[in-house]
Amino acid sequence: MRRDSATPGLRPTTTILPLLVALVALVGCARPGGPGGTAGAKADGRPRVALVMKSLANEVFATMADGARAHQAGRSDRYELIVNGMRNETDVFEQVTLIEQMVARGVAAIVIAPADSKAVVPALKRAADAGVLVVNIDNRLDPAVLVESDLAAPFVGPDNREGARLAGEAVAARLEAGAEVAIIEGIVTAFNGQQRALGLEDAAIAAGLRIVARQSGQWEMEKANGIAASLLTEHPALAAILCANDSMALGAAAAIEASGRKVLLSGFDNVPAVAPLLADGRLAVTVDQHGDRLAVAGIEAALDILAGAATPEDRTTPVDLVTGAP
Ligand code: ALL
Repeated sequence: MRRDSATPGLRPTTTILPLLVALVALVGCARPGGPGGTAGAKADGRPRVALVMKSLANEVFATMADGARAHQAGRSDRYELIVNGMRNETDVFEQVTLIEQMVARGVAAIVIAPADSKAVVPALKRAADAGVLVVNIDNRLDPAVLVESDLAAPFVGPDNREGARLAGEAVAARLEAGAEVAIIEGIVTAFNGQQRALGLEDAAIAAGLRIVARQSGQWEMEKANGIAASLLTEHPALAAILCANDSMALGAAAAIEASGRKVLLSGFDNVPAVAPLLADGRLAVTVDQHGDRLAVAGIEAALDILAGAATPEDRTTPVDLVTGAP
């Protein structure tokens, strides 16, 4: 297990010191969520765990970060925590850099919500080869790529297809068979994005709805806003827009409001920002994946495995339907 700081072998101290200062500064900049961790390796045997998430601009990941920090604060004798996130949803390279920085900081485990199910695997494999335990949360890494790369990473997270199916079903229950619906999906190379799109489709097909469009809003509010505006123009009979996350539902909600039409809307995440939309019915339904508990479940899995108290295996976390005013 590698627990020391990076750059072993560089000497003398006059050379290493400026490098370490630069490294700590760099890692600090990469933590837009604020000071979540403690720099420097500890000799007291507590494992250092890195939580590596996606965009901290998305409240889901802010919730995850809060849950993880609260967990660690109550168990500071057990482990150290470093919290990281990206600046936007699509910059996979930034996440790869974060993984490399965490290895350099000598973490014992990386608990990661991957921005892409394939692209980050080589960096995680390098981390594992350096002795770092990898626990995959939220968005499952591609099983075939894991096998090809000979990387073992237990998955801790929800059944996204099932969660999305529940949301789609709740919307469908308010529509007649044959009604037109559109799906705004997440990043298409993210496994959970694919699963949510499938779950929404499952529900629409089962209810006999007509899926007139399926487009990627790349998890982002602004992109979904533009897509929803075009969909509303192109499909005068559109009855519902089903979104794979709440950021995109917020964007679509603004487009629906601007159109003055009554179109049902679903999301996924139950972020605090959708509460007023649920309260007045602009959002028919969302799905709570309990980001705070999800992050903690991943961290606990990592701590158990590190302590030899568990073998690496998948753990399913809950999803709950949250229904808005009719
Ligand atoms: C998924 C998360 C959230 C989030 C989306 C965009 O992995 O589960 O649904 O909204 O990524 O970052």
